Amino acid sequence: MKTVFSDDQLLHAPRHEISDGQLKPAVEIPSRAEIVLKTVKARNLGDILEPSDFGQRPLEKVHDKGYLAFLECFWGKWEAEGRASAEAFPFIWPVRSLRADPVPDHIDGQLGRYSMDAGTPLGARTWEAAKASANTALTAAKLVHEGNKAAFGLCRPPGHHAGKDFFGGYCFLNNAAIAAQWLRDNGAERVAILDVDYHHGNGTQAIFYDRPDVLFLSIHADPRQEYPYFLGHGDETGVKGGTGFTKNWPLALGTDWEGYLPALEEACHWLKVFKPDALVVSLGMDCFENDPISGFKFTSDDFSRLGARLGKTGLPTVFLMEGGYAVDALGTNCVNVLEAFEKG
Ligand code: OKP
Ligand code: ZN
Repeated sequence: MKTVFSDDQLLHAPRHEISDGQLKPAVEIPSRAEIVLKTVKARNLGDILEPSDFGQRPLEKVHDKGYLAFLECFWGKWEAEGRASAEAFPFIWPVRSLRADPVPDHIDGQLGRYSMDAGTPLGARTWEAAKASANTALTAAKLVHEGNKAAFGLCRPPGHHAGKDFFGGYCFLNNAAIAAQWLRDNGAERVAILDVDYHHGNGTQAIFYDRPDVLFLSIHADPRQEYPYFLGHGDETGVKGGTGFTKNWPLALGTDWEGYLPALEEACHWLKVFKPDALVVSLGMDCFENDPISGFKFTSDDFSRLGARLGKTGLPTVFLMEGGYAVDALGTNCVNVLEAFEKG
């Protein structure tokens, strides 16, 4: 399987995140991508390609133009304000009874308008890294469009929490949504997204919530107990024409492979019914038992089991990396999925 990756994705290098009432060392860091790349090489998964530049169009098909302009121009404005910090955090949001329109002129207002949490630092080169990550996803999608059975977009920063007009959960551009939309625009009639990251992919779900052409399936920690807390419940199944084309499997903290498998089988059943032309997998490795911020109990071998099961679907598949924060094991767990997928 070919891997796509660009060094530009390392330019987003946050130092801290706001977590548990403290400024803590960031967990979504460049070494995540570096260890996966190293393991892809060590285990000879296949060629490693640089992404092509797809330009602004595929981003605009998913994201709001004002939001994209905000991401691009943010750091210049931040510096012009004379802010000294190496990264920015939002601290006010247009919640119930406040207005999201008009978009404020002031950067602190814009930060809140275009974000969902205070845990996602925005730095000087975040935009470049996020764009490179999206181009990596698009290039992987193109490889599958061109007839490769599967491809791996080594995306970082991740994407599945990012919405049409907001960043959050370490995500800025929704790589999976951008790739799925590109596949739709390039001949695929139906695309399925299976999100196996430990956290619910709220951004991806919201982007396709009213659409029957992109099926969104997500298996994740129950939002009653876990981030992102405000989406990912079992009764969310889509709206309007998209009714029935979103499915969620919220699982209890402590879930292991045995507890996970029934949900995965159900998700695979829906893939079979939907018959997509392509599958996009939002591939988080944070279900791992030693993940520092998560609560499931996958072993490294369970990631091979996951990959083998996905291989059995027989679908052309675009794997896009999402989360996974046990850096030492991240490469092993990720390549376990990809290798087992190929073995079928
Ligand atoms: C991103 B992805 C814990 C803070 C958790 C957000 C987690 C974002 C996960 N104290 N912060 O889905 O892996
Ligand atoms: Zn996650």
